This record gives sequence, C-alpha cells and structure tokens, in this order.
Amino acid sequence: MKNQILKILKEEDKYISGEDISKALNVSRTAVWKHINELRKDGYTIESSSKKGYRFLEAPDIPDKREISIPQGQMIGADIQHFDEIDSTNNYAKKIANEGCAHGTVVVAEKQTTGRGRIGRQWQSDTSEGIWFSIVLRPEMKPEDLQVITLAASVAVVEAIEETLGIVCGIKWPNDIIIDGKKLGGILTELSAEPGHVNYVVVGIGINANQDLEHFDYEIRQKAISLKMCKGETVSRSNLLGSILTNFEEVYKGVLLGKNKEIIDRWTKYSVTIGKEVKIAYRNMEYIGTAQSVASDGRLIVQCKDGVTREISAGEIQV
Ligand code: BT5
Repeated sequence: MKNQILKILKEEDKYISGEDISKALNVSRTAVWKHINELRKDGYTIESSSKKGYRFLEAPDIPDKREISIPQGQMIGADIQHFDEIDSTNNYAKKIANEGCAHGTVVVAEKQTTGRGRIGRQWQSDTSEGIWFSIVLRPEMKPEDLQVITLAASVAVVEAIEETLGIVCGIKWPNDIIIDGKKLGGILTELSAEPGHVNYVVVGIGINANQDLEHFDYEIRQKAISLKMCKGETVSRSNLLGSILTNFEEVYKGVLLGKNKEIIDRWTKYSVTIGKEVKIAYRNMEYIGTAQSVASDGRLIVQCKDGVTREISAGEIQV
C-alpha cells in the first residue's frame, strides 16, 4: 500500500488531497496518513498542507525497486530484493537460487557484514556508501563457457559509469574496475553446475560510490577509490544501478547469442591489461610476459618470456 501511495504521489507531481488518494486506493484517510509517515521514515520528502493535501518532493538514494528504473519487460532486475544489512549478497543470492528464484533476480544490500572477494578475500562493504549487489542468472550454457559472463558484467559496469557520470574506468583482467590505478570495484562470479549443465550463476558486483578516502579501512586506503572521490560530489547509487542492470540485460543477451567477439572488443576498449607486461601468479607458478588479447572464451592470452604462449583462465595479475 505504501508503495502504491508513493506511485500516485510521484505520478501526480503536484498536491493531491488525502481524500483523492484514499478513494483511488479504497483505504481510509488515516491509513493514507500513516503510510505517508512511513514513507517519510524511509527517507522520502513529502510536503503536506492541511488545505491541499500531499506533494512528493524528493526520494532518498536507496537502490531498491522503488528507486531503480529499468525498461518494462526487462528480466535483469524484474525482482529486486533490498536489505539494510546482510552477510553477503552473493550468499543470499545463492540461497534463493537454490530455492528456485527467477532468472534475473537481483539482491542489493546497504551493508554487508562479511562481503567476499575471490578466494576467501574480504570485500569491505560495511557502509551504505557503496553499491553491493548480486544477480542470479540461469544460462543455458556449458560450465566451461561461463567466463565471458564476468567480462560482460564488467562491460556493463564501465559503460554505465561512463554513460551516467562521464567517468572512464579501466578494467584489469579479469574483474577489477580501476580508476587511476586504484580499485573502484570488483566482481565475484560463483556458480552451481554439474558436468555439462549449469544450475545457476551468481554475479556479485561491488562498486565504491560515495566513500571519502578516510572511510576505507587502513589496509586498502592506498589502493581503493570511490566515484565520489573522482567526481568531487555524491553520486546517485540508484541511477547507476538502474543503468548497470539495463546494460547487463543487453550484454547478457549478447552472451546467449554467442556474440563473444563483440563483447570482448567492448571489454578490450577499457582494458588496462592488453598490450602490457604482466606478472601472473597461476597454479603455484609465476610467469612474466605480455598480455596479448582475450580469447573468445574469456581466457587471457599471454606471450610469456620463456617463449610459450599461455591461455590463463584464472589467477592474479600485476600490470
Ligand atoms: C573482488 O575480489 O574484487 C570481488 C569483489 C566482489 C564484491 C561483491 S559486493 C556484492 C557481492 N557480495 C559479496 O560478498 N561479494 C560481491 P578480489 O579480486 O579478490 O579483490 C579483493 C581485494 O580487494 C581485497 O583483498 C582488498 O585488497 C581489496 N578490497 C577489499 N574491499 C575493497 C573495496 N571496498 N574497494 C577496493 N578494494 C577493496
């Protein structure tokens, strides 16, 4: 009911009387008043006048389904589940994926108590200054073809940041979103699969939006950056998330249609890895070489100094 009232107020865009709202929704005027107060507690600014009624003024920047706008009929984000606090959006996304949630379901949290990076690393996300979310996918693909989904997700993120904020980021293979050599965001892709069959994929994305430098933990302060630090002003998390989800719908469709080359070309445009000398820690070995390109399955092709060309599917690189 509260969200229906919000919809009416937003659509009206001028004063509407409590009586008109109560008639439209078939509830008492006291109920309307109570729900308006709840919306105010949620952070909405709603003006009231005893003669004219209520008028919507401003929404809070909370990336939930009320404030994220995506095109009608879009699958990615058709269901958005927003939490004030959660252990990790990836954990919750995997739980609901196991329980059968729809393809495209998005889990967003204001704060994560145990946000995760890859291979057991921590992801600092105990503040609502970031965008922390996970997307559940049910691709009809073979497990070995999935790597391109992570690349597609990074394309969706960097293109959305450029479109909405005019900031051009770099991508460090496979999943780091970089500005000025510092880490703005990362992607953690997890999956449940059997031989030859994927049950689901969870793409977890973390983006530092509105932190000031001193809000980062001491250990990452030298290597982390936020959009606010680049732009010099607070950015709208809901706008950006809407744009990422919309872009992701488009690139993901490309993945399903096998347009890997097009996606990798778009990825390469932002890459800070290709053409550079890289050091790779891979399967307890360390290689030095030049990153040449990304293969159509998402693996990094490196011409190593020992004369061997290697295709790296996972690992850590230093540029
Ligand atoms: C990543 O791991 O970059 C993947 C991060 C994915 C986070 C999202 S948030 C929503 C979803 N739910 C989760 O629980 N996770 C996903 P990796 O490449 O392993 O990088 C981790 C490293 O980045 C850490 O060891 C730190 O050095 C650094 N780091 C941690 N928090 C950071 C932050 N907020 N900003 C920049 N760097 C950070």
